[in-house]
Amino acid sequence: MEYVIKPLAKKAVMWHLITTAIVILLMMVFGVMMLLNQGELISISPELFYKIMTAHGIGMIGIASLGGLAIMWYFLSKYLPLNPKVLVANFIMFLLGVVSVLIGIFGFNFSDGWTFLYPLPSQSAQFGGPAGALFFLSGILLLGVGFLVIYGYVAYHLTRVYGGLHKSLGWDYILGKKTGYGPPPAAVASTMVVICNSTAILAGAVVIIASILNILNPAIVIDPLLAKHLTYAFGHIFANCTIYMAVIAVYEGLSKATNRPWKSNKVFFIAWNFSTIFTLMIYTHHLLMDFAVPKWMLIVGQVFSYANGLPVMVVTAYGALLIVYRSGIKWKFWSLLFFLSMFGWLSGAIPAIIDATIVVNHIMHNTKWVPGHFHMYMGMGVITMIFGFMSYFNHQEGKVKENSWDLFSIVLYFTFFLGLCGSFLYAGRISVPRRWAEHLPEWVFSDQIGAFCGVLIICASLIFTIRFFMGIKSAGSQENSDLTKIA
Ligand code: HEM
Ligand SMILES: [Cu+2]
Repeated sequence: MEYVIKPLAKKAVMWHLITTAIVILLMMVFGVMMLLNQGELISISPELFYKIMTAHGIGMIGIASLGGLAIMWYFLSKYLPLNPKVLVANFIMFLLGVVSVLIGIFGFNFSDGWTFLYPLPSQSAQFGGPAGALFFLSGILLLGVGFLVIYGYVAYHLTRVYGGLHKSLGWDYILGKKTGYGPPPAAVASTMVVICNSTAILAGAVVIIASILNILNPAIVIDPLLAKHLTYAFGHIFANCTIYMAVIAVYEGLSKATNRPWKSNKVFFIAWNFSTIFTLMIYTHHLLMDFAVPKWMLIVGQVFSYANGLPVMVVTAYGALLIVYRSGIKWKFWSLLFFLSMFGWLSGAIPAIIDATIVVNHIMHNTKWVPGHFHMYMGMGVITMIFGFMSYFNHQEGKVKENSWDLFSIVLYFTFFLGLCGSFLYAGRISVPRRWAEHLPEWVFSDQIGAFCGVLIICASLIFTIRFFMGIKSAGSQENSDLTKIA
């Protein structure tokens, strides 16, 4: 059974997308500012650099999550009777959280990085005053609680409709109790995200609350290694899940573009089950340099990092090729972006796998190699899916006119995103440390190349965004949208 997506849901998704588009652009400008400073083309104080770095990191991860959530909600509304007021409530929480984070960073000089690794927040609170860390940490907490409410609500509906989360992950099909096709890919992916991200947010909430207590009363201390475990369980999984929400747009969008259904079979379910487990257990690859962590944990982190995204990535990339093959597809802006996002995701995984190898990690970990790989699958994977979805959304709910800017902007975006990531990976190869405001003379060339690429990425993103804004119709007042027609 399919439901009609409610007018309020369309409006709320639209607000999510508008916010997402604006924040992505702004954060990209921050990214370029960092590179210009590292490349010695402008000069900003180290204090400001680290504030911008903190804002860029949390801003990009937060907004990729918000955009991913909009995708997840939009498509899931076809299969579950979701009340859009819950989405609106999360949106309000998100905005409040963002305001608090911004006050913390730019009002009270919080600049410890988006990963707020204990005891940094309490140390900076000691010489800069506690307000910055307190605003920042409570902002993140607020954001997390908003997402947690959403996931709880979605879990409730998945359970009601499919009989349990194990069923929406297809266990009946894996165990052979049922044959044929099971719950739609949108439901499968959402189940995975609900499980992983709820765990992540709970871990994050514990360490954030502990950090806040520690700032308020320094007599309350946390074991730093435990804090690091909890922090990376949160940060790694939360960042990772952005892609598992956004990929729903690839399933639904390519299926629409080719007029072929994308169904869940046994292999699809097995892949998603493996990725669920792996995503939960591999955050220890962030602790490979911590000698006090038991060796077996590090080995688990290493071995399963290899395997982490692979199952889902392979079934999705293979599925994307299959669904497009001989379908007579007429490429549109959004279907092309969905298709290319698979390539971006895959290509980002390769340097990630290299970095997750313990021996390599000891050399590469704190170099720009790391931002190199995650900019690849975030920028050319998740963000591409989100940009694609903005256009898809207009195609369904607003209007889209195709013209030659489409292909031009896509080529521009991918060429220079590859360039940006290439400049990061190259910097990693010549041992440029990450997170340094000032660079040695022999490093600045790679920063300048990166800044140049960044400016052109912004141009491409600006074209995407302007075209998205031009195509928005007051969503919700529409009578002719596809989803309404289903009814
Ligand atoms: C025009 C595009 C972009 C540019 C120019 C850019 C630039 C940068 C730079 C220069 C850094 C700091 C590197 C260092 O450690 O020295 C950075 C870090 C980071 N970027 Fe980007 N970026 C861009 C897009 C993105 C996107 C699309 C995402 C994710 C959706 C993202 C997420 C991050 C994160 C999470 C960090 C880590 C911050 C930290 O180390 O605390 N960036 N970026
Ligand atoms: Cu990780």
